[in-house]
Amino acid sequence: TPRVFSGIKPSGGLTLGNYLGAIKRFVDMQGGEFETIYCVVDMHAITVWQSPEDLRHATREVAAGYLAAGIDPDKSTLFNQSRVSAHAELGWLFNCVARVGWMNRMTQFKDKAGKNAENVSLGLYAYPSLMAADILLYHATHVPVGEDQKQHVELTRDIANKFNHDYKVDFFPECTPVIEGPAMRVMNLRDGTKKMSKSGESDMERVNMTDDADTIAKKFKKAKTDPEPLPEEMEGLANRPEARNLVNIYAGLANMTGEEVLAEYGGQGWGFFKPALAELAVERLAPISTEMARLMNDPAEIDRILAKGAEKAKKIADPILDKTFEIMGFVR
Ligand code: AQP
Repeated sequence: TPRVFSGIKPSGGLTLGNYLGAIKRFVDMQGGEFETIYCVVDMHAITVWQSPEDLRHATREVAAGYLAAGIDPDKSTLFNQSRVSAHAELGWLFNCVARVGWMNRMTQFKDKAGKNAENVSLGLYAYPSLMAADILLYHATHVPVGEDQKQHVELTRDIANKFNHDYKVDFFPECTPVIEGPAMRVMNLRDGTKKMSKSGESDMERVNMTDDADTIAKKFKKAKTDPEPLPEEMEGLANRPEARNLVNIYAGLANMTGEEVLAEYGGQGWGFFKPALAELAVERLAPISTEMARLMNDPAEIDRILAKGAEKAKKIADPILDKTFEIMGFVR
């Protein structure tokens, strides 16, 4: 069976972007033609500073988000990355396969490092190489991600190809990013040209999966828009990033296309559309946040689920790591 691998960093609270771009789709892929492996990629989180309390809390919260949204630990392998040491080991091997020039082209690094590139962690720079290890350690072929991660999955393919070529083997498979649906790049509610992020400055620019109904309604009400009503066709949104974002969010939450949303709401003003959007978001997110809160009351249970998942993950990962060492000539 073809394998799916994907992960989320515990670098803050989960956002609507993480939900629509990742978690919701992870749930949809579960129990079908794929074997599904989902990870809380805690070692990626520390590429920027996390206090120990924050890391512990966010790790459990991401796990709770997965579980509350419908990831079933009996159907999927669900664990946190640091528990399976093969990720770090293969990550190092891939640091020696990947080229500095490849990393220099990563747009996420440029965005995150900004003008401060001399003073960010070396880990932030090498992040895509660890991500390649996360995926290839399971010989995963399908990687559901949001639009922002496309370049990293393509780099994973380059690392696999170079490894296979250098060692004259056909060991690591080709993987493809799976980026499908209307909400693969959910934007900041105050600036439609920026991605909605966990770590964005203002809480008003994102919807958190744990926000209550009033907060969600308030955030959509205050979301930036323009004075025009909704157009009848998607082309009408071409130069209206904030408007397009809200239509795409509605489409993602309702399992509709943007066109279908406009067929229903075209011609309406924001005073009509925003409350409808808020209501839909609350309807979809409230049961998840209630369940997340319940799970977070019992952290020991979350830890137990993650530990059990890690044992399952190791059964796949360890033989693949051993084989990689053997191919490379390590005496073990
Ligand atoms: N705004 C988004 N729209 C669609 N998908 C998104 N994802 C993140 N933001 C959006 C997808 O969620 C998955 C997990 O992302 P991640 O936590 O590993 O890293 P990220 O993309 O860097 O997420 P953030 O929220 O922006 O975190 P910070 O602020 O800490 O860097 C990925 O599949 C991602 O595409």
